[in-house]
Amino acid sequence: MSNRTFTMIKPDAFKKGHSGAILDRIIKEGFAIKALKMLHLSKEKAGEFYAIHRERPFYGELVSFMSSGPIIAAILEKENAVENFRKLIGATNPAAAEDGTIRKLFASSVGENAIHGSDSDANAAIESAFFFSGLEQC
Ligand code: 3AN
Repeated sequence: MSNRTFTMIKPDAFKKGHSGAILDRIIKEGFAIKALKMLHLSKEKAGEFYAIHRERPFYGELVSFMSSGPIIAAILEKENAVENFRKLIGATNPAAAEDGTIRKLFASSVGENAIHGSDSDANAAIESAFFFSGLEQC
C-alpha cells in the first residue's frame, strides 16, 4: 500500500471558483499536500494523460474538456491514500456519488466531474511523474 495519490481539480471546478473550497476539504480530511501546481493542459498533453481511454467513445470530449481551461494538479499523502481519496471524491457520475463527497458537492455531470483521483498505487506514481519532477515533490 502506498501513502500517496495524485489529483487534479478539473477545468469545470476551477472555472466555477471551487478550487479553494476543494483544497480546504482535502486538507481537512487529513491529506498533506506534497506537490501543487496550476497549469493549462494542451490538447496533446491531455490526450497523453488519458491515453488509456483512447478507445472509449468519450475520449475526444474528455480531451477537449481537460484542455478547455486551467487545472490544479497535486500529489497528496495520507494512509492508504488512493482508496481514501477515491472515497472522498465519490463516484465518477456525480448523480451516483454519496452525499458529502467532492463530486456530489461540486460536479455537474459524468464528463465534467470536478476532480480526478488515481485509481491505483501504480497509476498514482505514473500520474505524479507526468506532472511533477522529483525536485517539485516534498
Ligand atoms: P474516474 O475519474 O472516476 O476514475 P474513469 O477513469 O472511468 O473515472 O474516467 C476518467 C474520466 O473520463 C472521468 N473522470 C470523466 O471525466 C470521463 N468519463 C468517464 N466516463 C464518461 C462518460 N460516460 N462520458 C463522458 N466522460 C466520461
